[in-house]
Amino acid sequence: MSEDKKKELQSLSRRHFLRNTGVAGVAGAGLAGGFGSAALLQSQRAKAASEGNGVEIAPGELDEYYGFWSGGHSGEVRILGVPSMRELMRIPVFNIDSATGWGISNESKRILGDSARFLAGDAHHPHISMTDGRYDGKYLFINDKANTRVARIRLDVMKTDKITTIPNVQAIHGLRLQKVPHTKYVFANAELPIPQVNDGRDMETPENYYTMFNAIDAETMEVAWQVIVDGNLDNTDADYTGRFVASTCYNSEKGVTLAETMRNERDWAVVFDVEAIEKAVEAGDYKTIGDSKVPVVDGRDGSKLTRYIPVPKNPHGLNTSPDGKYFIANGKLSPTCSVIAIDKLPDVFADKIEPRDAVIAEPELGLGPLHTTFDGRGNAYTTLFIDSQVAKWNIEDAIRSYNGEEVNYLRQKLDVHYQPGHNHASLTESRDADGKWLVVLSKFSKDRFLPVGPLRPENDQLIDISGEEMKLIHDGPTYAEPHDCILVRADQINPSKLWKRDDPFFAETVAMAKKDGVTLESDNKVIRDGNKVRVYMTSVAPQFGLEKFTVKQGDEVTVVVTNLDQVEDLTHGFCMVNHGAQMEIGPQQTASVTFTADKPGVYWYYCNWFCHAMHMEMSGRMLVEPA
Ligand code: RUQ
Ligand code: CUA
Ligand code: CA
Repeated sequence: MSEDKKKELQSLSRRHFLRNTGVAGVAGAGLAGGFGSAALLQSQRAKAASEGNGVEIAPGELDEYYGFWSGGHSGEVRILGVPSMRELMRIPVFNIDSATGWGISNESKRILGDSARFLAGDAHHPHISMTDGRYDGKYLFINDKANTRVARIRLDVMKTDKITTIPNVQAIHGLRLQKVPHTKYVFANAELPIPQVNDGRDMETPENYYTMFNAIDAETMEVAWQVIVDGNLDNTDADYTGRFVASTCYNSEKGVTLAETMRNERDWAVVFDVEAIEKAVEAGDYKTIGDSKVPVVDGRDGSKLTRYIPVPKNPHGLNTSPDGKYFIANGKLSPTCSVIAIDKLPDVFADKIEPRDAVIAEPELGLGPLHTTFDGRGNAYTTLFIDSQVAKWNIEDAIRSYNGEEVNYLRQKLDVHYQPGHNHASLTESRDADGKWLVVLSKFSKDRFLPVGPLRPENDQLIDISGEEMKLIHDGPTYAEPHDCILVRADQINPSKLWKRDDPFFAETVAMAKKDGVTLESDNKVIRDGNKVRVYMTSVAPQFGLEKFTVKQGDEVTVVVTNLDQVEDLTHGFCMVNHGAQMEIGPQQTASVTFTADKPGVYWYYCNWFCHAMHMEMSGRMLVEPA
């Protein structure tokens, strides 16, 4: 047997094994099926590997795109440069972060609010605010499925600045933004139906449970309204008219077990008429639930506010094409995607046509379609979880095929490694979709990297889609879980280099200093207020403004540090040894941390962000007098 043949056979049996593990991963038995033309795929893979696309980002060169990655159940957001796939920064959101003091500093705790007591989160869907269907670089929004929250990140300072817990529902999953005229609303799907009111009554009557679709005001981050739906809600996207938003529902059965949720051949995509909902709320046509003041409208089947479009089967991703023409629902347990014509939706709402008549194509793509993304040239790219592939297909050809013409809409299938969830093409959620890069977030890396114990990294793969053929360029091992990402042109983001002294991020701390008669930019002072002690100090590399301060055992101590350095990239840290207190203080930032001085003695504090040749010496002492 030739070497080549041997390799091919080995590779085939490996893929066979992987395919079967993928099937087990999705829903147990009953899903095994089509093997596809593996030999053909192999040759495609070999070809992709042998041809480079000539792109190289040399050391010191900057990337063309920012990528914002959700960190899944690690709760954070990560910033990558694309195409180099270098990790540039992490933004803690729903997690606790030792380096920056997120969840530890007073400023971050204020932003975390009531939910500061949670140490965990599950960040899924990062999306950038838009004006007229284009990224405006102002905010990034992201959901927390674990604790039913929505967070906002300011893209000037790259910090989380608001977190809202959504009332009356459980598990915010799908999240997308209004695209036009601008991002007034953040749309958020609550996935899991619950009893209403959820206070211990009626727990075993799932047929009475419901969940809601939520609109959050993007500026105030308050919930504007909620819409009761049938079934449940998975993913969502908005259109380019500002009127419609669609969400997939995989549980039309209202099942509470896996088997029950797979019973129906079709579930649906529910379409929301945002303008009609706004009118209903304005007219006072709503109720409220429990203590919450949020207007709740009824969007269950038969309501004027929604329409339910039947699509097969346990659909998952819902993606709007960048030309504004289609919502695409990804079939998951059906090998198809359903193409919904947005220009037919006014007729659906006017009852001139049946909801199902808005489906104008249902191409068969392969096993386990999860998410679709677009190149702005009429092609769609759908991840096939079970097949471990991305299918490239042409939307207009799929429509022609649905209408009976003999035309092949499939352009290419590319192997990815392995079991992809989301994929995302550059600028795909905006009018500017430019069809250059495709990131595929593969849930398993299996044999692609050195083994690192039972827990393996996942695999972010970068694919060049600028030509006719998709070409795999890069494997990027990532820590759990790179759930989803968004790629935006570097010039669409405008990050600050220094903090502004009047930044709202630490305005409350500045106000506290003012009350204490302290000028943060110059004073180093200890203020006693009963058993509360506030210690104000400056930092200029390599020195804190105070070399020591004295408190009494049992005091609640708040240390406020103002970094006076005006130099870009000169961040200090503050760490109080043996007190669990540490934080970042960026150039021109004020940050504070509060702890109890519960043991008498000498405790050193030191700077923990490397700032100077004498960084090790940047320290001081807290003297705690015995009570
Ligand atoms: S959903 S793997 Cu949380 Cu983004 Cu589709
Ligand atoms: Cu200041 Cu290190
Ligand atoms: Ca179902």
